[in-house]
Amino acid sequence: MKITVLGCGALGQLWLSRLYQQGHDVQGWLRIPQPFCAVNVIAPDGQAFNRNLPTNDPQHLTESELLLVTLKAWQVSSALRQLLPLLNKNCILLLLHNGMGTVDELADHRQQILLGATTHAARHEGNAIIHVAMGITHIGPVNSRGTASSSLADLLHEALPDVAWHNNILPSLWNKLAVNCVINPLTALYGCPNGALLAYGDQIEKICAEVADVMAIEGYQTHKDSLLSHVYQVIGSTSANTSSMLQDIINQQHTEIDYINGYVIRRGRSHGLQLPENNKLFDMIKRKENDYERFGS
Ligand code: KPL
Repeated sequence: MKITVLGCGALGQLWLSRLYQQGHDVQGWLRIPQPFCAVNVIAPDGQAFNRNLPTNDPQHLTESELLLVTLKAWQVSSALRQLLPLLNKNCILLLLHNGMGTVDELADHRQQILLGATTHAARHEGNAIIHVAMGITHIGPVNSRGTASSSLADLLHEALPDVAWHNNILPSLWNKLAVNCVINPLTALYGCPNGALLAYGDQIEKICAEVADVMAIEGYQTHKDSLLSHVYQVIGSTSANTSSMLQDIINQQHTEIDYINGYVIRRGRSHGLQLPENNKLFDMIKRKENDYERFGS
């Protein structure tokens, strides 16, 4: 399959390496074009993939059957605004990022959009990407246009298992959103690995209760206790992780808070729901971002 991967960070490089090894015709797409993308990934079993892969060939982009978007949520709409007119109408877009709300920001498009959430863990270490732990990627369509089907999940599964297809992806995305609403801001504020959040049970319960209220009013079958047990299961299975939001704060980068707690707050507000706990976390993370964006420290 002809594929362009937009964003060559940890997740982008992971997919590029696996799709290339599977024989797909892949290129990376960088916002600041460079002659090639140096893909350097260490697999969980220690095997290294180290190769320069092609980038930013407009012809390859136009002929791509899949555009895999691995940017941060806040980068997606502005990057896609420039690329959408160059894609052919049969190209499938697959957005893999934390949080929700990016699709609402996209201008008119002819392509089919799939959303996904992944539990693969990968992080930068020097010039390499360490694929810390295998995981599962859930994907599915958000509009009925196009022909993408579970066969795409099968193809991706061959490259980087596991991949699961969902005709309705939204419940999975909301469950992941609940996890991110808890783990990401709390670890960023307390400066701790995911596992240390076990000490903040009261706060975790309040956040889950608010997310469950919004989910219920949006028509999803859920209960605070099932979200809670899912959140605790992820805290346990990722206990040594530095969350992506804590990494962003440490590196003084823009976080995905607008698409995580911010998205839940906006959905809640549209139904007249106030979410004090999520609002508090949102404001605290924004204050941190503003401090370093304003003072550069
Ligand atoms: O998605 C994550 C993130 O860090 O963004 C979790 C699941 C919280 C794992 O760290």
